[in-house]
Amino acid sequence: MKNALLPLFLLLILLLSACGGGETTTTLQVDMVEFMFEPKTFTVPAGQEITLELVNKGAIEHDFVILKQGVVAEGNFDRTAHQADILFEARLAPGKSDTFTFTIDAPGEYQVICSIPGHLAAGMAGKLIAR
Ligand SMILES: [Cu+2]
Repeated sequence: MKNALLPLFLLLILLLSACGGGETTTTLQVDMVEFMFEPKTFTVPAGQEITLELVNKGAIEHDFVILKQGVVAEGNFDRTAHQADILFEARLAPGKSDTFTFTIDAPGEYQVICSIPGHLAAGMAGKLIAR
């Protein structure tokens, strides 16, 4: 009876890990549009260089800003007042694409936002998980 439950248990683990925010990857492909990131949850290994392939598919300028661990931005993000809260940023004009690299040293969860005024309030946010 104990052995009969094992495959079921393994299947459960597989299902749970499948919805934990995606596979851990060192290359992120992210599209930006009005007003969201696609995808919006990213899982990366901590302490490794991450390649970010960013595409602005929108009609206006957007940026991909990773805030420091524990910082939670809501509503209108004031860049000038919160410059020290920014861990990484990459900005693209509409229709442009580029490749960037960054490294997250500490495991944990980080908020990702577009810091252009009004965009976070419109829902342009995501979550980065470093493991
Ligand atoms: Cu934006």
